[in-house]
Amino acid sequence: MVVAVPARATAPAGMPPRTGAWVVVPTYNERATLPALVARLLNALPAAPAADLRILVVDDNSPDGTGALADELAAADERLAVLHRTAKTGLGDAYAAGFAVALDAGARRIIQMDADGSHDPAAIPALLAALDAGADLAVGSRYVAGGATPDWPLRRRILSRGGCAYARLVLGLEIRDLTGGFKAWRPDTLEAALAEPLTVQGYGFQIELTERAVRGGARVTEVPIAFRDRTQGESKMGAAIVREAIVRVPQLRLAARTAGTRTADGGRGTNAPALSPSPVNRSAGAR
Ligand SMILES: Nc1nc2c(ncn2[C@@H]2O[C@H](COP(=O)(O)OP(=O)(O)OP(=O)(O)O)[C@@H](O)[C@H]2O)c(=O)[nH]1
Ligand SMILES: [Mg+2]
Repeated sequence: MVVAVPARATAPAGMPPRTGAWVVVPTYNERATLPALVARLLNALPAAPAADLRILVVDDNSPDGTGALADELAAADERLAVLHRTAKTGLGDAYAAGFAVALDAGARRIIQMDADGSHDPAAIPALLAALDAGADLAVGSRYVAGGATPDWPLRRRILSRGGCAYARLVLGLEIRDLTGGFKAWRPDTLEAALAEPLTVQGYGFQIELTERAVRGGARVTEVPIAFRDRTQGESKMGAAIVREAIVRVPQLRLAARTAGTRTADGGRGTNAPALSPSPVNRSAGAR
C-alpha cells in the first residue's frame, strides 16, 4: 500500500483488522466540542457493532488537552481510537496520517469530518448510501439543492461560495462544493488519491484530494448537507490558509494538464437526492 504517512504517525494499539467504516476526525483544541461530537456519532450509528465502526480522532498535541480527553473517551468505548501526533503540521498532514491508519486496517469505507459540530453525523448514512449506489466518493455539499449554511453571515458565505466557484472554474470541475470537509470514500479511491504526498497543507488539501479523485476517474456524488457554524471553540481558518489555496489551485490545474490524465467528463459530479430517512437508514450499519 502506497500511502503518504508522516513519520510521526503511529497506529493506535489494539485496532482489529478489516473494520467496516472508519470516521476520521482531526482535532486541534476541540476540548469543548469533542464529547458532544462523539456522542452524536455513536447515536447516529447506533446499530454499528464494534467490528463495523471506528471513530479515529487525530489530535495534534492540542494545548487544551483534547488528546487526553479523547483518550478518556476511547477508554469508555472500544469504537473510539486516538492517533496522537506530536505537532500541528497542517490539516492535510493530520488527515493523511488518519487515512493511512484506516487504510492499513482494511477499512471498507472512510468518512472524514470536522469535530466542531459543523458536520452533522446524522448525514453519514446518506453519504454511505451514496457509496452503496455506486459513488467512489460522496461529498457532503452545501451547494446543491437541499444543502445549506444557515448560520453564516454574508461575509462568510461570500468567502466560501467564492472559493468554491474559483476552484471549480480554475480546475474545470463541475463539483459544486470543492472546499468542504465532510466526505465518504471508497478505500481504493482514497488510496489512489493519496499515492503521492499532498502538496497543499491547509484546508486547500480538500480541493486537492477531490481533484485527484476526479482526475483518477472516480464517480463523485454530492450529497446535500446543512453546515452549522461552530458554537464552541475557535476556528483555525486564517488568511494564510486562504492564501495558500488561492495560489495552489492554479498550480493543481497545471499539474493536471501536464499529467494529461483529466477525465473526459471534466469531473461532472452527480447530485444525490435530498436526505431522506428510509434509504439512508438501510446503510446505517456503517458498512
Ligand atoms: N489534527 C488537526 N486538526 C485540525 C488542524 N486544523 C484544524 N483542525 C481540525 O479540523 C476541523 C476543522 O477546523 P475548523 O477550525 O473548524 O475550521 P473550519 O471548519 O474550516 O472553519 P470554521 O467554519 O471557522 O470553523 C476541526 O475539527 C479542527 O479541530 C490541525 O492542524 N491538525
Ligand atoms: Mg469548523
